Amino acid sequence: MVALTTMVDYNVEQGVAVLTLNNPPVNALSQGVRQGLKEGVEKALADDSASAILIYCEGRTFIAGADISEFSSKPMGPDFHAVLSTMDASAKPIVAAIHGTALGGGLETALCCNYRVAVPSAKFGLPEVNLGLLPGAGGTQRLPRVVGVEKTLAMVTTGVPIGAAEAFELGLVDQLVEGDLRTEALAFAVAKGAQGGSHPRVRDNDAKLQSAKENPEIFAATRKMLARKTRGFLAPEYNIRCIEAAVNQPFDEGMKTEAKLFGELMTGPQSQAQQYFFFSERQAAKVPGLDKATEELPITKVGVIGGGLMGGGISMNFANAGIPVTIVETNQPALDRGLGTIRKNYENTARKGRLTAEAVEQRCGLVTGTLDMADLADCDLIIEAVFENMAVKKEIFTRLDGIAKPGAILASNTSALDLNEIASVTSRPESVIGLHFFSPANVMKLLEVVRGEKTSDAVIKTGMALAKRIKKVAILVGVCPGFVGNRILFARQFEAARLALEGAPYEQVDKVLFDFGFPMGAFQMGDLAGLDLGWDKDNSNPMDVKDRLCDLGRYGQKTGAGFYDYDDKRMATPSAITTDMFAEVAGSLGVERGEISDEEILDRCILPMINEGAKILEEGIAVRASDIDVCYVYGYGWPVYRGGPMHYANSMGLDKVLEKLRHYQTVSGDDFWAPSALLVSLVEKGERFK
Ligand code: 3H9
Repeated sequence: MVALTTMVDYNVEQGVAVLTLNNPPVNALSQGVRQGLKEGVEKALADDSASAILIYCEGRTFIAGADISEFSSKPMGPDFHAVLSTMDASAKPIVAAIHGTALGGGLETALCCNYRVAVPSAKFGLPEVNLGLLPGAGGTQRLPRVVGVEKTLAMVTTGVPIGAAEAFELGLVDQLVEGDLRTEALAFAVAKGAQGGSHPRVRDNDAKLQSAKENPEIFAATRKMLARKTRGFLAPEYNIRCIEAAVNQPFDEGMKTEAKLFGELMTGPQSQAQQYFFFSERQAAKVPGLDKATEELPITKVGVIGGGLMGGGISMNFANAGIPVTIVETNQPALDRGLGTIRKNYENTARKGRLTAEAVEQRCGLVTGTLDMADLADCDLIIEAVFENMAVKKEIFTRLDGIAKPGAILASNTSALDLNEIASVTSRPESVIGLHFFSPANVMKLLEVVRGEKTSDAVIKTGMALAKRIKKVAILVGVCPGFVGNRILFARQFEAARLALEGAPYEQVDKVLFDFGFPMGAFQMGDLAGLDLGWDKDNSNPMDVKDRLCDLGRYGQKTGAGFYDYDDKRMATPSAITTDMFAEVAGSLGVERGEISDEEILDRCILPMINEGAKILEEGIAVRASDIDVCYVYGYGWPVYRGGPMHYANSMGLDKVLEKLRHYQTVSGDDFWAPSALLVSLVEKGERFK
């Protein structure tokens, strides 16, 4: 065995040069891998004792792509294209032995091999689009030549991988192996080495491009299908253009088109934001300061108090992960309604073909109901998901304290209330944590894990790990009104309302936010959430347009009217009632009105979010700036191609952010705009949010 680099070994076995890659955790194509691969192929070509080459990866996966962490630094040779050219030109057959995930540059490497052998659990994909990129090493030119244009379009525009069985059917995999991958792939390579003659090269085979040549509408159809989902993103369109090039240009020309478009994406702000976000999401799971020896608590049975929209959605997450859940309701009709809604949700998913009838029954079977809180005595985790009322929550936690077994985690789904106050009514505040799910809780990926003053490390560690188990992305936050997500949102919603009072049509405010990339604007969001959320009928404020709409029974989408009017398909039309109301309230408050530019609207909606984010960091409520970004992308629809509010601030330049905040503070005379001390100090030091 010869170590070509620290990441690639060379060894000849049974007449096959075996290149063994070992670059944990995912065998990314770091410099040492590229160099080892290139040298290995060259060595094998010159080695008379080898008649074939096998690429095999140690660890949990085949190559999962280029090393994304290298993208931001100066490239070091050899260039990945040079590696692949060496492979492509090889006179000796090259076989890829694939397990785990062959993704991005990993699949591109496999496509430059003459043959691919895989285990049935392997996955194959080109997920570059999720990084704001396209496969830049021939993936867009080679994959359609193997799996066809339609399949490639689906794979590159969604980034979703395919399984080994499908890959085998499509011709991407030559042989599936049930036994030991290395042994069987080696035998396959021995046979190919002995076979002699020429070996298939993907670039030479145009047969599967033919149907798209005769049916160019496939590209227009793909664009149309993706238009809504990919609004604002550059990469999906660029990927499509490359596949068009594969069909319409000779291979080498297509490669040039791919290289040009890849370069444009790679140097653009969208990809930089999405690469940043890739690492931010993974970073969020790491909790600094937790003792490594802290053990996670076992969670095998969960209780949920409240079977409404929120409680039901939360319960589904556990059933989906195979964890039994018991829902507590106060009366039988409410319990039946809650369980019925869960079943209906699963059946709807099954109707769309995304769940089998068997799985529906299995998951529904994991959710049981009770009217007696005492039935939660054997639960490892109990989540309270009732409406936002401190007195009610305290009463529930007092009762839970007497019911739950020692060591059970007591969680509140509160979105804004003081977790420490809730914990204070129990004899075990160390077991109390916040698990703030976002609605609809069975769909939204974000989970705010709220650390109370006394929450133990074991409970925090368990909360973060549990998030992963139920396929959520968690950020750890401290206690303050609204935690991270809603606290920042309050600031934006406050300013959006003020803009409307000052004369900006409220639909203009919404359009500016929509055009920025949010799925909806501030007022549309209010209508969706329900304007009566937190509204107190007896203390309705006549100087608050939202309260006045509630006085009229306009609670939002659910009542067919809120800020907007809604038809039966929930299509929104601006309402003169709302417009007049803003004018009237402005008149009563003596607010001067006039036209407001889109640019000012955007500034006044986004800057308060950044400033609030900075205050949150300053107070230690969020662990790191990137957690705030993860929160905003997954919880509030911030467009990922803009990275999140803190990344956006960094890319604007913090000095510019500060200058604008000070400008609005001066013209409004309102301390709402006072910049956070952290922001001021970062600007003074010439630093960015880290
Ligand atoms: C590309 O290939 C461009 C080409 O077209 C070439 C053009 C010239 N690089 O996700 P996990 C780290 S673009 C560097 O928690 P899992 C990750 O940060 C690339 N690091 O594990 C984490 O580190 P840490 C196309 C990477 O089991 C650790 O590995 N490929 C990379 O849940 C574990 O990751 C992709 O986009 C990477 N490529 O999922 C694939 N990948 O432990 C991206 C992972 O310090 N990767 N890391 O936090 C994935 O989708 C998942 O990581 C994977 C494993 C499915 C592989």
